[in-house]
Amino acid sequence: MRLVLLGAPGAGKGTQAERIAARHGLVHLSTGDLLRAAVGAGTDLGRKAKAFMDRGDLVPDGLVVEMIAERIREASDRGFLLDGFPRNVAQAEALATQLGEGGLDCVLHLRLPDDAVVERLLKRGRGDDTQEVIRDRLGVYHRETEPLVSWYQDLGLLHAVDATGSIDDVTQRLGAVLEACGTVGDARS
Ligand code: B4P
Repeated sequence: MRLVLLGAPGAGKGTQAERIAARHGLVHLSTGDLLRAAVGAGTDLGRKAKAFMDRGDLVPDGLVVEMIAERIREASDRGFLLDGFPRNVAQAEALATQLGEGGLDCVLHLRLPDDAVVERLLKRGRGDDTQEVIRDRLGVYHRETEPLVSWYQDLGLLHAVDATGSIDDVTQRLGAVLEACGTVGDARS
């Protein structure tokens, strides 16, 4: 299976991605985790990315695409779950170019109202989870990432999933949607 998990910051992408990847034996590729690791290790990429992340802006497309492309290639045979990528149309185009037609089985869109996003992120309290940065990240999400909902809808790949309620509730809803995606993936391979 080749999946994309789409949703606002704090919608639960990382949380659910870990569960889905473990259950289906997929490689979990989180651009947020990879970027934070690069910042932590003080690599050239990390130094370039840090200021963008601290402000809640997207890291420039060229850096992110270069970082993820090789990992997607390596994970292609086993199947993968992309968490936090693509985050705008330019990244979606880069992904489509890399994978070619029929490259994705399913795009899962975790839907959560903005006030619930703010509540969850303030509770999490990561470095970029302050009121001001959260507001900026939500603005970036609505402006840059949300257009991907209709982009993937037009391709017939989008499945909306209600992300309110408990972590287990959301996992259960995702599981139901994934059964349909799994069938497609098996038929193709
Ligand atoms: P990400 O790491 O992708 O982080 P996120 O969107 O904030 O979080 P996520 O949706 O994964 O939420 P989580 O499960 O943790 O991005 C961070 C930054 O990296 C971006 O701002 C950007 O600068 C940069 N970046 C990443 N990818 C990029 C790209 N492709 N291009 C450019 N820049 C990029 O859940 C949040 C909290 O809610 C957790 O504490 C969790 O425990 C809790 N939670 C989850 N589900 C819950 C539930 N059902 N009920 C209650 N709490 C819940």
